[in-house]
Amino acid sequence: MPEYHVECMRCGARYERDDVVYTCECGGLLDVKYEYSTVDAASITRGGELGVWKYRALLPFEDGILKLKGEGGTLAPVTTREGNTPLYKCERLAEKLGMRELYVKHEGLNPTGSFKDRGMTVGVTKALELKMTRVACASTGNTSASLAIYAARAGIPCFVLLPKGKVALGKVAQAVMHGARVVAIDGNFDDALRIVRELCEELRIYLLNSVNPYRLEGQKTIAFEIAEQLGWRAPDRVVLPVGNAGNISAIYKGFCELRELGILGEVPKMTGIQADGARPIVDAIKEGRAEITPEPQPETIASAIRIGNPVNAPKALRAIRESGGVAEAVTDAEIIEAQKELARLEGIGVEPASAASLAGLKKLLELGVVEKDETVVCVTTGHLLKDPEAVLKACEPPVEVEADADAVRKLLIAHGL
Ligand code: AN7
Repeated sequence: MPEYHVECMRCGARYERDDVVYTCECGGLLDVKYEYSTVDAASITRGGELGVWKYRALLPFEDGILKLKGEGGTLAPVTTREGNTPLYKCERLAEKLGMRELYVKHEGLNPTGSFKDRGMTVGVTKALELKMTRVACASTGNTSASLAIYAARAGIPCFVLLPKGKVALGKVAQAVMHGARVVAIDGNFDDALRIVRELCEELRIYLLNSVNPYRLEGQKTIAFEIAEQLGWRAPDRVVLPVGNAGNISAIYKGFCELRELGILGEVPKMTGIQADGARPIVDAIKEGRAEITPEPQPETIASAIRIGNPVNAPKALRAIRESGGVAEAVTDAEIIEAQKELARLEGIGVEPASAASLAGLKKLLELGVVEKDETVVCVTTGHLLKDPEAVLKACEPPVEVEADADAVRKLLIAHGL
């Protein structure tokens, strides 16, 4: 396990491993930094089953502390076998878009149905290491579902704050079933995050939103798996939805670390997609600004990314700019169309926010910003079943008919079968 410390990306201040700290005293975001000469790079590329803990040589736990198979430490990771998600080669979709090589990394096939599990297995394990006895988050849904499940496995209480009436049904169902204390506030996600940050400091509850740098360490394993599934090759571009902007920052960091270790020569162009009604990162990129202007009233059908003031904006802007990527916004109609294409051309069922990645790719191809011969990976972040209500609004309802073969036959013929 590597030597590491936590460092402010703005002022460079360093924090100790046992500090419970989420942002720097100067207000800057924190990065986990490794002493790369102490990293066992061979263990990263060695074969074996994929998944977050395969890459523990690049996870923030001291040598000898983890109690995994064959390791004799004191801390058993809180895990539900997260990661190891498929990287689908999408030939029908590629053909339709005139592309050479298009892949979808389907993070909706994580244990709780979203990529958040990668962050939570590391984050909740870190909570136990830091001797924190309670965890909390604000959420547009998936973070709360994931945290609820990892807290249940860890046997510690979990508090979640949700924007009332704006969280997809499947996500609320998970949070309440797995025993989280769920509070719905009369406000949006950004309000919920502001409140939970304040209360976590005051009540010494461990905060597991993506402002917590350890959570992003788990999420960066998406990059490791993409590279490994491509045969230790970097795609030209990774396209993904952006909400609170943690995931794009995490995946970029993962690719940078592989380059640092000499495993990859290049990092992909990080390409962030937001919904038109919640696009502060897109605007900052397009206008070349160093800071975002928060959107006070974010709105989109993609409720997961209905976020107006992304806390990780500085990291996301850095990821997009340093990698030569871009940001683009898509409408709700474009999101639904892309959701159907993934579902019907490739058999990949995703929630609306995830479809924003494909919708954005299509737009960037049309604009000529993305070249058709690029190797592109779209990350689909959450499963279709998370948001059944959005599906029922987007699709024709089942046709109802009496239980009679003739009646059904007529109907099928009318449908051209
Ligand atoms: C399916 O659950 O913010 O840019 O509170 O659920 O890292 O925030 C969810 C975010 C994309 C955006 N796709 O990721 C939450 C929450 C899905 C998501 C995002 C989310 P970030």
